[in-house]
Amino acid sequence: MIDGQTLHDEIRTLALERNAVILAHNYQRGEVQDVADFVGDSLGLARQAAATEANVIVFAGVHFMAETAKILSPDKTVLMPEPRAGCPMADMMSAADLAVWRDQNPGVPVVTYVNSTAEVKALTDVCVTSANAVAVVRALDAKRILFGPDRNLAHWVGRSLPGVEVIPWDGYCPIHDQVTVEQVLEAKQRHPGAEVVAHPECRPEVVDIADAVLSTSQMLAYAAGSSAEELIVVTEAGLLHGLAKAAPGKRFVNLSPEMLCPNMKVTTIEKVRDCLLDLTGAIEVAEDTRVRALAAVERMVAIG
Ligand code: CIZ
Ligand code: SF4
Repeated sequence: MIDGQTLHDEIRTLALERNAVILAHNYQRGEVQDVADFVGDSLGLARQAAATEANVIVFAGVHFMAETAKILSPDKTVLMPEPRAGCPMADMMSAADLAVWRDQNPGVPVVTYVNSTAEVKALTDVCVTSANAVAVVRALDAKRILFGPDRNLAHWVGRSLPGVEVIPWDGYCPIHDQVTVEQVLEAKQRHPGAEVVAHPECRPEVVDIADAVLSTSQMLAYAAGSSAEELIVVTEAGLLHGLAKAAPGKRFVNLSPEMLCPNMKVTTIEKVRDCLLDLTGAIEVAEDTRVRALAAVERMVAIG
């Protein structure tokens, strides 16, 4: 068996030989994050993908994220070490569903979370991430919007912008949506004095009792700046790796062992190595879809 350090070194050598950049999402396995050139949220990684000089982008994340990198960088080879890594939330809204919904609501802007397929983005007026959803919707200056696929993020945006009627699609993240108020209250009892940071993909009643509602990149910045010694983290457990690095003196409590996204964990460090060896797992997006999806992503980047 090859030890971890040897595998890490082999991957870094291969990346150099292939002129490849390795991007890893904040929810990836720790050893995958550690071998990457950049670790971040979907927006930060998409920006890295757009800016890179490398020929090959190895994307350790889930499918919609690699697709977004391809939308922004069509001339690059975008590879997924495990192309079967999908996002159940993204699959809860199909392009056919969205086309019908849009036709039923003529003139109402369609705002779509980046956790969506390229075909859905292509039918979208503007995309958002969890880090910029409120700012982007505020800038739209619309009275009503359609928001999908995440009903919980839709609710958070509506709550943050009382003048806007946010009509939600009924999708959700199975990992964040399962969190209950009881679990959070129990964790607070076990850790008195700890601050609760929750992701806006959690249900409204969970968000209501959090001290801060933040995207993953915002949680990393918040933890580093917070005066609390202990934080209860209500998001996918992969973020704990980055949090420990961002704020080494603090204690982080994982709300529950169930906060693990299987799709985020199917990419192993061995698969990253194999992907660089074989250059397989290329992500493609049809050009007409890509161009329309790009417009929605670019509108987001211009605003947020
Ligand atoms: O946008 C992302 O990367 C996701 C899925 C979560 C977050 O809050 O960063
Ligand atoms: Fe999708 Fe939730 Fe997994 Fe993120 S954590 S990839 S939203 S299922």
